[in-house]
Amino acid sequence: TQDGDAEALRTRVADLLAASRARSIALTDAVDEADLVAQHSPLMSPLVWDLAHIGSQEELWLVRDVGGREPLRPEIDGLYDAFQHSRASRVELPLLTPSEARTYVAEVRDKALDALGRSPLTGRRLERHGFAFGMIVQHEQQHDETMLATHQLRTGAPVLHAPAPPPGSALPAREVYVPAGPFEMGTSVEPWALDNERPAHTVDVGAYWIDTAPVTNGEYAEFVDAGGYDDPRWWSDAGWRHRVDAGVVAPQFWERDASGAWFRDRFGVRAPVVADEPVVHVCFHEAAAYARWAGKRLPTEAEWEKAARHDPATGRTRRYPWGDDEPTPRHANLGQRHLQPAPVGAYPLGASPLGVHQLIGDVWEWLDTGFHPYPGYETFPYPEYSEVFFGGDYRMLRGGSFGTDPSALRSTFRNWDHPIRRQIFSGFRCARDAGARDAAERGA
Ligand code: AVJ
Ligand code: FE
Repeated sequence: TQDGDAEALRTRVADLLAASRARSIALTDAVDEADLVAQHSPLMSPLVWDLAHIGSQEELWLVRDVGGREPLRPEIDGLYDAFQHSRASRVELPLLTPSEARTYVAEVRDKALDALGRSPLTGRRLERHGFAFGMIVQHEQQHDETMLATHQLRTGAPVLHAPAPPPGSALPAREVYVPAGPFEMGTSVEPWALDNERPAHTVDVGAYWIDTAPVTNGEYAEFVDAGGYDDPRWWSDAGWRHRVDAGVVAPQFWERDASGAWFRDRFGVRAPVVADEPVVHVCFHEAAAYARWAGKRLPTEAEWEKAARHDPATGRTRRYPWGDDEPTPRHANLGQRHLQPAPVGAYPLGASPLGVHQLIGDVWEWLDTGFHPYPGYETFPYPEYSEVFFGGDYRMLRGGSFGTDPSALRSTFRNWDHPIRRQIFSGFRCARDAGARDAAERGA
């Protein structure tokens, strides 16, 4: 029945709201007052800003818009408007203190749950209302991942802890051939897909090869040790300029010890760089330079999504590489269950039909595509989520990382960032063009 459906949806939404809040609290309760209000990097907001911003968006969308309630704290709207203040400047603002922020987000949540209880969630208003709750869940989880990246930048004793991911395993091949042909990209049916993932549309993709796994630390270290950062041949003009100006010489957080071995700091723990884990904290320019050095290139966004979703046996587009079922801990390294990417081959159950592994989770994958709307795109519900970023200086990232919650990720989910950014959990895999011989040998 419609009432039963609405009730089930309400319960599901309430559970997801509670889970995202538990994560936000775990990320902020673990650090002391001074650390919460500190600027750990000009690239990031103080943690206390993210926390109150989460509440502020929830107040705007759920309490005022969906709930039709009076504003709780209209005077602070501007402080938490991401468009009014750069991340670097937020530490100077008269922000709510940590305890005020905690009280504020709890009060907002009470009223949002009240709105959820009263919202029909069915009928004419279902789309906008149901979606607003989904968007708020995803928004909080996105900021939780951003807070996790801030944790990686803070100094001092470690405050986050998690078990190690599952062990790796050998893959039968390092790359696979994807024959030319159309596939359906994007979605018109995922209920919580954001506007930029819509609508589903057919894309014709030429034949290509794609790596079965993300590029590992061991592979990336070969590029560094071979002088890859000293040779402009591998870098685009913009990439080389950035490499020189910013003094980039290795992935962020890498350091050599006295013997020359690579170490890194991860959430306050110093440890050797492990060869078979996906490389993380590289910018787009570093990823593209590695790919050129390796005789390859980065995939396009369409190539990534075809590798992740196209089932060559049926021609159908799947929801996930492994099929249509939601991710579980056995499929992919998501949800901050581990504080690092898992080694290559750790998720055989998560592989695509062609044998491409770890497309979902572990590290966001840089792609050689800018942020543009799909054909038929319609802004929904706010232009500030996607529309204002179209055509900017961005490259796409796909697949989510170990810090991405499954409730904020789909195989259609599109992330973007500036090509110089690497404080995010970003890695990559390579692709290359297929020649006429590849097709002939396969009778395609
Ligand atoms: C889509 C992940 C790039 O975190 O900056 C959060 C999402 N938008 N608040 C971001 C977002 C507004 C956004 N990304
Ligand atoms: Fe936000």
